[in-house]
Amino acid sequence: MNLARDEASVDLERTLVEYLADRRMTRRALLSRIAAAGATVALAPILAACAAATPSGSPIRSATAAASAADGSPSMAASASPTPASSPEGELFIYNWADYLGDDVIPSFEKRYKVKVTQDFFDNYDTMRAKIGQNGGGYDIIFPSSVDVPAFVKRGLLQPLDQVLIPNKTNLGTEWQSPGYDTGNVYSMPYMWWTTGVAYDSAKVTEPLDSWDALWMDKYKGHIVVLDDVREAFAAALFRLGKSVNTTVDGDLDAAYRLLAQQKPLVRTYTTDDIGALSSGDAWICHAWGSDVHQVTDRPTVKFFIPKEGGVRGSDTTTILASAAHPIAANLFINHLLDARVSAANTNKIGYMGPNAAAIPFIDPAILADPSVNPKRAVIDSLQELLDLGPDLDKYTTRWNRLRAGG
Ligand code: N2P
Repeated sequence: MNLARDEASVDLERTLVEYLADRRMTRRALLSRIAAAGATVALAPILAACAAATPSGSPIRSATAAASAADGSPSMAASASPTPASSPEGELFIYNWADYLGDDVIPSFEKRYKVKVTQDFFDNYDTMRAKIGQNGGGYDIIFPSSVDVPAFVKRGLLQPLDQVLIPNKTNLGTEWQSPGYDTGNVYSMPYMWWTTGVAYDSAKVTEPLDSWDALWMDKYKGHIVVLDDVREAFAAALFRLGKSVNTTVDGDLDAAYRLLAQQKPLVRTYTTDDIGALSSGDAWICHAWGSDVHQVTDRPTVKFFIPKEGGVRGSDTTTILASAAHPIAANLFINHLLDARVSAANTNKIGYMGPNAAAIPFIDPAILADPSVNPKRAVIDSLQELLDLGPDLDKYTTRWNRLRAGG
């Protein structure tokens, strides 16, 4: 960790907050304060963008209006009559998975920026997509999977991030600085990444397990829990069949459907609360996100493995809805998530590895060494990612709905 850079970024952040609070501070004054904070090297691309996009001496236009998303133009673009930003709005509404944010992340943000944060939870991406609909459901920040970002952008659901308010972007590891799903991180910042496999309670299941077959073992009828997630459930079946988890071939999907129908009588429940199912003892064998097992602290006999047939990997992002009523607070919250210490504390609590290279020195070494949470590069490379299937997703959902409805 470069402590000098860390302090510089704290200074810089303070400068930005002052800038937001001070309608009279000009671009020139802001840039000279940033230079004094010693952050010019790390911020060179952002400063260059500011210099190119704003008339000399005029205040930088900030993320004050959702309107900027409607025409797809970045929030730093020149504006004929720029609206100086005021201080962060007093509220922020975020919509996230449960158990996916460390305890102190929101309180520390509220204290620092005097913003009241309300967090609601979705239990799978379908619920989230339905709730935000076309008007955002009243939320500012949502946490979509990275593969959903391009489709959300295309639908006009997201607004460009205000890069000036997110200087902690420089903390991202190189591979996350400009990912393929969102070149330049224009609409999204990487949040956490994950693997999906099988967890089991070794106090109840004593034979060695290493395959997706574990979720189909008759002898554990009533003790098997499957993720209530159409893509993940089909992926488990498709791995058993040796097919791609992104297949759109009807024959493959029919075969996967038959496997899932065969599994259904064994299933105690379909849920995305794998933490709850394992903690309560309900699940002896559980389709699970590897990092969630880290939060099953009251049952140390619970283990996780990535099956020999392969597992799923993916990453989630933070994005700001086009309709967000609190865009400044939203950008600052995303910046807060990318702070090295905040990000590390977040990982230390929820067990998910993030994309934050500067956070690594502050992450619990036991997490860094845990192959369920932080598998080796070769393992990660062997995993399959669930890709956006566009309209072909219907092929999965119609079969899933039929399965869940009982037919
Ligand atoms: C958090 C679940 C996150 C799932 N409990 C991976 N997107």
